Amino acid sequence: MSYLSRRAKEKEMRKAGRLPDGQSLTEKFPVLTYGPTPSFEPASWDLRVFGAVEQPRRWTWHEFTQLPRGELTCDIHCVTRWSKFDTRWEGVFFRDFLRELRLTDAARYVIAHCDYGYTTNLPLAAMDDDDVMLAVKYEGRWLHEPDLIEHGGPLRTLVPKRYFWKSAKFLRALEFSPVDKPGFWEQGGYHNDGDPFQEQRMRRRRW
Ligand SMILES: Nc1nc2c(c(=O)[nH]1)N[C@H]1C(S)=C(S)[C@@H](COP(=O)(O)O)O[C@H]1N2
Ligand SMILES: [Mo]
Repeated sequence: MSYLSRRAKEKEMRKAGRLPDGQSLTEKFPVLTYGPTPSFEPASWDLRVFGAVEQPRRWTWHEFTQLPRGELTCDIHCVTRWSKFDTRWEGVFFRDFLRELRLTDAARYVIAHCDYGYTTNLPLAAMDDDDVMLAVKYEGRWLHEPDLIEHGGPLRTLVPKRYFWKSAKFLRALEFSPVDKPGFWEQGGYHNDGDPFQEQRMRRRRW
């Protein structure tokens, strides 16, 4: 895409209210991972759910792929100031996934746990939204394919209303917690909520 058409598209998105302040449009798909990309072993991979649930649960890869999936087209906004529009994903909608579980009344926060220890946190109320997904495919192809795996294969969360660091790649467990547990970047000084349209980038300092 030429410079001029990128700028034209950017202007159009700004006018449409889809480009948050401080962001610019990219046609590329930058990879941002702290640390290495884990390898995917379908035979030993699992997704666990624990914490404020009646019963901890575990899905093998085969079992997870049997869950009903849907499609979602959304915009993504990275705190490093790029936004990408109309990205197309396929996966299990979080609201459908919640129906597989029995949460206890104590569940208030969802902590995503990833391979190699990356974590990120959101209120259950933010995750319980119609555009939140556990994604397994991007633009029609499995995230665990070799050229896509860096984007979170085989499974990542997608939370389009928050900066992209809240979309956990290489997801291995979801913890339902009565208390908030700031994740990797949140402990590192990023904002706890991360709404791109309010430019909630860094935690405000108190001094
Ligand atoms: N497991 C894991 N998930 C992660 C990260 C990470 O380092 N590890 N980085 C986050 C950040 S800061 C961003 S911007 C997005 C980047 O996703 P992408 O590499 O598909 O663009 O993933 C988020 N999820
Ligand atoms: Mo990021």
